[in-house]
Amino acid sequence: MIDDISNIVVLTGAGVSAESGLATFRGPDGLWEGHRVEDVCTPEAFRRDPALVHAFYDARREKLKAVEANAAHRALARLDAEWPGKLLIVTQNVDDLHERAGAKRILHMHGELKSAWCLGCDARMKWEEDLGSGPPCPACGACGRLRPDIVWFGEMPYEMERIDRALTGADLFVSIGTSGAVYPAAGFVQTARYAGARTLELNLEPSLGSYHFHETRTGRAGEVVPAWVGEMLGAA
Ligand code: BJW
Ligand code: ZN
Repeated sequence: MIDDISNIVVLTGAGVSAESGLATFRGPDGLWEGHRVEDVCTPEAFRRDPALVHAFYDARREKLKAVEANAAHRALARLDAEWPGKLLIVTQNVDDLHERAGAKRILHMHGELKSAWCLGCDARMKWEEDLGSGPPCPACGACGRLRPDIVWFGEMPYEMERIDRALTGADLFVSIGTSGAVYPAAGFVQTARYAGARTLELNLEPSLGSYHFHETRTGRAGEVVPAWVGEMLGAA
């Protein structure tokens, strides 16, 4: 099977960063304990209570400084460095742990914690500090117009055309550490499979859309991802 594979698309979710100490969204220690993520990660919630939403993202940006990439991120970075065919790692995660592990062929479809977006002048810029204090936009000078550069519910994820091209050209689609609860990412397996790709899920437990995959392997990302990457590179 591996001999026929050249183009790979990998989709990652919060489960890939769980062993680094970043909470997942829908687990027992979910990020918004007492709230459904769908009720707070929206543009409406930001308009209603920007201080609350800024506090949530400011705390997560701060937490990011204290964590490190884990064995799953490192294995995917190794795949990126050594896989001779095409590869695209599409992550739903807004952390930068794939990059810190060394991955280059990476796309953040739900935005990035370390990026800000000015609602005044539409500029996007690297951002490491808090946004809750309403700092001025470095591009236009307006105060209080910067928001986290994060894709909330009801907003269009980034680079969907590029993702769609990669999915329809893939020989292998691998979904890692995602519950399959959020679209359009949850539908990628069907797009890839319909276009002829082999499909593999690596997750702690079978996801909601597990039955769409040719194969599901369960286990911690820090164990199952390095094992799978070893198989792929052993055969490359
Ligand atoms: C481990 C592990 C370990 C743990 N090892 N594994 C009705 C039907 C269908 C769709 C819709 C609908 N109503 C509305 C929609 C659309 C909506 C949607 O999907 N809603 C659902 C709730 C139904 N989607 C949108 O609005 C999206 N935009 C959109 O659709 O635009 C229109 C469009 C049309 C056509 C084409 C394209 C677009 C935008 C979605 C934005 C999502 N934003 C968030 C928050 C922002 C980021 C942030 O703050 O960090 O993104 S929500 C949150 O969920 C976050 C995540 O990226 C996303 C996915 O979560 P993920 O990564 O799967 O995490 P979990 O916690 O759910 O799962 C973790 C998994 O890991 C679990 O399975 C664990 O078992 C596992 N695990 N430890 C391995 N150690
Ligand atoms: Zn601006």
